[in-house]
Amino acid sequence: MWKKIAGIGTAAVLTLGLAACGSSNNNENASVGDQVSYKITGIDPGAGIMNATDKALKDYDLSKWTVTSGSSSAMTAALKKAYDKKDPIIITGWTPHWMFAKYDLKYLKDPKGSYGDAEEIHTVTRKGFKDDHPGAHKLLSQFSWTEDDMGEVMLAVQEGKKAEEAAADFVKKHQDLVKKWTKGVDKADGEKIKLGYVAWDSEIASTNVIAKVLEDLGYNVTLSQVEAGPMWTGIANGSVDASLAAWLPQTHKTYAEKYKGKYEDIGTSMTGVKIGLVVPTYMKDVNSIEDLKK
Ligand code: PBE
Repeated sequence: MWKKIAGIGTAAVLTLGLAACGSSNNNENASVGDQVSYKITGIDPGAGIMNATDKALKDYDLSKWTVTSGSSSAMTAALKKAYDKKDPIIITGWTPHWMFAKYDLKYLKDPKGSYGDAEEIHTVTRKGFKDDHPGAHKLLSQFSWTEDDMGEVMLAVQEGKKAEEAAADFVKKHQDLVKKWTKGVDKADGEKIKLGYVAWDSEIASTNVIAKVLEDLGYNVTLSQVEAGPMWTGIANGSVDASLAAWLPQTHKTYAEKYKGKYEDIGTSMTGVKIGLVVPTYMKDVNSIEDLKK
């Protein structure tokens, strides 16, 4: 932000920067830690990415750093605020996410592999779901789509559409996909299905799309928005039928291990997904998590 102010002395600019940014130091010569007050902007505490970030801080020996917790929407609001002013910020980020379409962002390299590698989004159900709802089970197990597909729904929601509407638009436009997902699936007669999800932008998109497809088949669908922990607990104790929000093998490893044998993993809806630390590309000197030590 201060780069744009022409003809003003460095000292004056620094003072302005400090005044405008509270405790954070906007001096580009300061270490990245000083610039962001050794803070990484996180999301909801139960998210796997929060766990992974705690691990990263240990793996990279970043004892001065902390991760703030909040929500996905608070994180994207903080990102927008910083981005508009070209202020430094480090967030916990993931792909697919609309933020990569809206802003110029980059993942920090993770040579120690704290954030895992080939990550996928899985569909999980409670035990017994297949016997109780064979049609819905078949549909859920046949559900898979691409980052671009999901991006369409996510962007529409981000631009102000209601999630149900964005999902309905998608379903209308992509009947080819819907045909694939519903192949061999019989119509239902008001059978009740409860889908659990967390308010992550990616999962708001997938859950609403599948809810719409289920409803069009004649199911009576309830969406239950919860935190990640309760979502997994719900699947394990049978109070939730299914979830499209299981990120494996790394992101939700703790939950998957805790509830081993108490849920069914019935399909992969997307491969090549990713989690990590993300910064705006204007933070030129920060390219690897290792650079946070400097
Ligand atoms: N996420 C989005 C979730 C999974 C989906 C990466 C924020 C998590 O960290 O658990």
